[in-house]
Amino acid sequence: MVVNHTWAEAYPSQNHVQTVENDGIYNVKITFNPDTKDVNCELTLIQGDIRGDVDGDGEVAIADVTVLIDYLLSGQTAPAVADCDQDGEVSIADVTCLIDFLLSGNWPVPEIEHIYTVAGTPTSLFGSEWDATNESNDMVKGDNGVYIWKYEGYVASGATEVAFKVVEDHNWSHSWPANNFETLIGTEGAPLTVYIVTIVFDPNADDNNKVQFYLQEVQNPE
Ligand SMILES: [Ca+2]
Ligand SMILES: [Ca+2]
Repeated sequence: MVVNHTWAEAYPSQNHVQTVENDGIYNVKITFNPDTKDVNCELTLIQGDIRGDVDGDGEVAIADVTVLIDYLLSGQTAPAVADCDQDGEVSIADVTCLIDFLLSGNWPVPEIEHIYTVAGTPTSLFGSEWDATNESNDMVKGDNGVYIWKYEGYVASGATEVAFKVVEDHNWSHSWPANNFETLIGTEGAPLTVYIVTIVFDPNADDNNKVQFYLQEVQNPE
């Protein structure tokens, strides 16, 4: 606190230093008493970045449930930290989520739905070569959480070399198996044959067993 814009008279004699405990947006109120020369600084957390700390007091507690419900009832815009389940909006589901957190000590992990796509070669089988973005090769999720890609009526003669990977979210940053899955359809010198080609992907299996390849011969014109 400087008097008359000159450092000749300033209070307190040592710089006032105050540290905030949590990240967030604060109201800062500095007061000076000219009689006692007392300098005082008050910091009030308006909005922190602690998930679930709806009242902004720096901790997640049952009081935050009450404040969250007040926000929902009043229709006032709640702070972003009130979006406890992190689905982008503040709703009654966040009250449930917040109570779950208070009871269990853990935030529920949101289910992230991925897209799995088969990308490989040859084009006769996959419609494109190593194209992670080919939506027509997106796998279909079954009830058991296992993904399936199927080509019914694949016609081949002799031995056809097949190589592929299963790609997550149309992006090569995650793909299985670690090395290309390589196999042959048919054998050298085999006649024209029709196949059902099935690729199965189990995201919950260990990395070596995530991808399975099944080949079924449906018709042999001989
Ligand atoms: Ca709180
Ligand atoms: Ca929410």
